Amino acid sequence: MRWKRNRSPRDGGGREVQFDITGMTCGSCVARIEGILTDQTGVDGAKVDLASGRARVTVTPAASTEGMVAAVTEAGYTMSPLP
Ligand code: 9UX
Repeated sequence: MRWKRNRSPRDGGGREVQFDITGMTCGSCVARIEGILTDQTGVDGAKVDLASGRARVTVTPAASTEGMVAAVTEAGYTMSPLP
């Protein structure tokens, strides 16, 4: 789990969005993707699970799903939003 420097779970109220990610093969991929997601505008925090290939991202209304997907795709993974 990675949080933006000035945000924490105690801030509360964030909506959570989930993604399916393929292309991760090691623990460093997890840290890398959590960092990419957390750096996005409007993203408070991100937790990526290697085994399930899932990401749970805590967002504010300023976050862009398309932007998150573009950033992770740029890094060489495939990511799609889950309903
Ligand atoms: Mo590990 Mo992931 O050596 O892109 S960082 S495979």
